[in-house]
Amino acid sequence: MTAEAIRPRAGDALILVDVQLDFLPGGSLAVPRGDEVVPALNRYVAVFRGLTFPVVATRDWHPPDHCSFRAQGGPWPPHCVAGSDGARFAPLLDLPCEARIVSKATTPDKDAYSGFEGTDLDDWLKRAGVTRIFVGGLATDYCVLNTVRDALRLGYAVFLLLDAVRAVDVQAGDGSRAIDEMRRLGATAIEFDQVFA
Ligand code: VGL
Ligand code: ZN
Repeated sequence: MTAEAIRPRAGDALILVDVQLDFLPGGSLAVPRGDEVVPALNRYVAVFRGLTFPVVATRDWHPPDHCSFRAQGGPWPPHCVAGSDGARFAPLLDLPCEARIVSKATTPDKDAYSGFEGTDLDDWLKRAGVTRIFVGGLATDYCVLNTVRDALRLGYAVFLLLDAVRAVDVQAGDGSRAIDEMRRLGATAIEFDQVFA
């Protein structure tokens, strides 16, 4: 795909997945080099904001007794508890004040790696006339992967922001396998300089 064909146009939205303190170095579920997505995403935010195109930020927003936490038999340490410091967006993320915030996995008994799962994200995007989404954030092998899978299934064209995602890599290679899968399913992987040179 040419840079011209990728460059944002009416009907495009930027989706920032779970850029929250608990997923950054020092957080309770730190993604290795997770902090590097912040300046990378800020470049895309500047473009979308300049064009007044929609920006959506998803966030993990769990109750203290969430089923994904080890105390409840889940796989993860406690993270992104609603209202806690760890659940805050990265302070250096240039989140536009008009950005749409989508909270997910907000009840004790359900987890949701996808920003579409149990939220109004699909409705909101469709009402806004969005047909293509640019997706970056954390983590490549969990919430980015599942958000992209759902988006493709729901009919969106998806651009995966390769320079603005990082993986948990519980098993070595999880992140690159997730990227392979997203491409195989139809996502177009892009980097900022390739599109906005
Ligand atoms: C995530 C693990 C647990 C993510 C959320 O945002 O990728 N990963 N909860
Ligand atoms: Zn979570």
